[in-house]
Amino acid sequence: MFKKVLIANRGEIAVRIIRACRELGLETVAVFSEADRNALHVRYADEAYLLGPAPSRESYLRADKILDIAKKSDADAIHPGYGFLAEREDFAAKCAELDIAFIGPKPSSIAAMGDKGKARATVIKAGVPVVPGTEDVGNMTDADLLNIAPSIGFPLLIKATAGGGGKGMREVRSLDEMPALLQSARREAESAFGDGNVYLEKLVEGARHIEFQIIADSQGNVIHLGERECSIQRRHQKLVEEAPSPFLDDELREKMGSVAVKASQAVDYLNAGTIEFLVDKDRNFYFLEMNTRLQVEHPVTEMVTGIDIVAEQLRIARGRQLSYTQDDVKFKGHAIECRVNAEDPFNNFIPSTGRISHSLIPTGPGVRVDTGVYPGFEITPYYDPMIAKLIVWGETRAQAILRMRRALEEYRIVGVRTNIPFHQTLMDSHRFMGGQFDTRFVEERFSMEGASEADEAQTEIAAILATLVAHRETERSAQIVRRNERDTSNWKWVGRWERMHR
Ligand code: MV4
Repeated sequence: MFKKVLIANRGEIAVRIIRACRELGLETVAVFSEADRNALHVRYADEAYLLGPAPSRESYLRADKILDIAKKSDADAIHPGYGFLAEREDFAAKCAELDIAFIGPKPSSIAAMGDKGKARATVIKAGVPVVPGTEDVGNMTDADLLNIAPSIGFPLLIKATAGGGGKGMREVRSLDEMPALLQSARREAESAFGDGNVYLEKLVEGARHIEFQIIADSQGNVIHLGERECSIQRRHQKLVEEAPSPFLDDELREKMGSVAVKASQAVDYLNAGTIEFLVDKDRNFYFLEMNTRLQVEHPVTEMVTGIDIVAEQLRIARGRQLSYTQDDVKFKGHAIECRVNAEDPFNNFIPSTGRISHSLIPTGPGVRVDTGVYPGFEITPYYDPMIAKLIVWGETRAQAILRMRRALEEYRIVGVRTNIPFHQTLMDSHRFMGGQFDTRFVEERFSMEGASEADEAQTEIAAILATLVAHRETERSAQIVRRNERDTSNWKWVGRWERMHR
């Protein structure tokens, strides 16, 4: 049984994991890059060690250094969070070799689901519905794929075997355009993953993206914690997630949940994972892929089930049985998460960097904020632009939306631009309110037009801050004494300034 956990991550998720460890009485070890010396996860951990320069490949992706630090600090477990090393089969295997508990699935499950073609073949055998497409495993030539394409039918999608997240994906409308698209898909996949292998699927148009949270223990118990609706995204980056999905009823939830459990069992899954589905207009659902890690959006599931998913992960990795049976899992109310990104929604969502000078974080009933930043912290361009997750809970979806609006209004971040105005516009949109959206909604039907770049409250706080800054500068200049000058003149100025502002 491990006692000390190294968190191989940064930002809000590292903080989230440290909190769970602390509640369970586990010691924590943080790792950080040169850009993250002052980061929150470094302050929250019991110990912290420098990895290297800011770029990920020289810091958070350095498996060798992280394992060294684990050994030196006597950490007997590693939580990888999401991204970075979380879905690297070789890293999970290395941990096992060094007798360090990897808080996640077995290397074999990561591998089985990491190859999307292999994953399809595996779940098909388990009776899980997939989108019609190629079913062979292994490298298929262009000739093979061009031969099979007409039987799948157009439009279809070329997808990268090593992919996920839309990289190397191409829409094909006819056989004539397919050779060129195969070539460019392979080229993109080769440069992104070092693997140009691709497979084909029929294109499902106007689908929703709905995923199921599952947890599995080493005694063979597997349960699902319901779904998350993740269709509000832009360029394959999720922006809002909610639970439950406004599109599912109890019957479909139960059906999809049991299929998600079956898909997990097909790869002998352990710990927390997510099964992604596409759900079409007629409520047909298809397995897309499995994410073999804790996800960004796990809090919405925690809010509607009352289950601490990270605590369960730690328990499972310690060999304990799940704290819940499927029948114990009850859903209550509605939760919504807005990802707060340092990017400018009025300028094509370009990343915004700089020091956060001030912030006001919303609190109150039903509001949770998971963040890794604070005033004084500098947002650099090296990592993901997500700086916080704002999660709200309400008795109903309508109440959750009203609460989200209230919380977004309270939220103030000064120093970088954020996508908070995007979220405010979204919460006001009739289609979002009515639950009428699919994965194309943000890119094709949503506009920021009509949203004012700075509302009155923002202008007011800006004015207050400007006054404060001006005051500080006056104070500072009052302290500067020029050479060969007596200091009385400065004091005179301060006195005059103070009288003026009384
Ligand atoms: C699809 C699809 C439609 N039909 N597959 C995008 C990323 C990768 N995880 C799978 N993706 C899709 N696969 C078939 N056969 C549409 C998407 C898709 C999508 C899926 C989930 C969330 C957002 C999306 C945005 C565009 C396309």
